[in-house]
Amino acid sequence: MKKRRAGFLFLLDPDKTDIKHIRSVVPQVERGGADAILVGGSTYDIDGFDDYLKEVKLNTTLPVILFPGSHFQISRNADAIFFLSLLSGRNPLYLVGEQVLGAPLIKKYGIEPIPCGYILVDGGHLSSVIYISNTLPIPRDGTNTAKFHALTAQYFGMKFVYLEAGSGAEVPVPDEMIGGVKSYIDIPVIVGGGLRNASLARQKVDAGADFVVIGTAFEGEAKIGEMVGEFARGTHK
Ligand code: 1GP
Repeated sequence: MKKRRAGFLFLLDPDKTDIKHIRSVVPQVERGGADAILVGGSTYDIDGFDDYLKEVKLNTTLPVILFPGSHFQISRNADAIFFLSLLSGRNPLYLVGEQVLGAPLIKKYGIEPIPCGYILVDGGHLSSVIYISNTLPIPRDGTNTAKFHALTAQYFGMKFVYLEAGSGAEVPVPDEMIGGVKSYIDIPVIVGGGLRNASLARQKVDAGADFVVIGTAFEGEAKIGEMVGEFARGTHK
């Protein structure tokens, strides 16, 4: 990562990409230049989650990191897990409750927890994460609010801050907010939600993102490898 401007994390949502496509999608994502594969989402359908992760691991040498919507999305077949706390909300279930349910499983499976302050920002639509977490996002002009939440994540000892506009967001996290947060804290900033093309991803890196997460833009794409390459070049240079 030291040689690169920013990291590019590819998000696989089991609700959107069927297990039978992993064998074709994941190697293309790796060849295209993604830095890691995240697996997760707001799915209720957790049947087969372990098998899904197994198939991803079989088809890549990249780190496979869980991006869980709940403690049901923990698998022994992953390398690591974003140990998220939804700091922008005031719902204790997603601040600490799900984490207590998940912690013993993470220990038992020996996967690496990556503590991460998860901060929801208004992405212009009712995202799954807003609906499921039953929390309000930070308004788009709430840069100071975002900064103070991010600093709180740092003071809690978290390793990353994730500014999330929600999957399929109409508008991504504003540049001003990314820049404000980045210059206010000392831990890396991940930005995701609504980055539908490579130039938008690059713009967020220019604004201060250390990592970008992209999922929806690749769904159903036949030439996914080429498209991933475009995003990787925009993010890494
Ligand atoms: C969602 O930030 C991620 O949690 C990715 O969002 O699907 O809009 O790329 P997209």
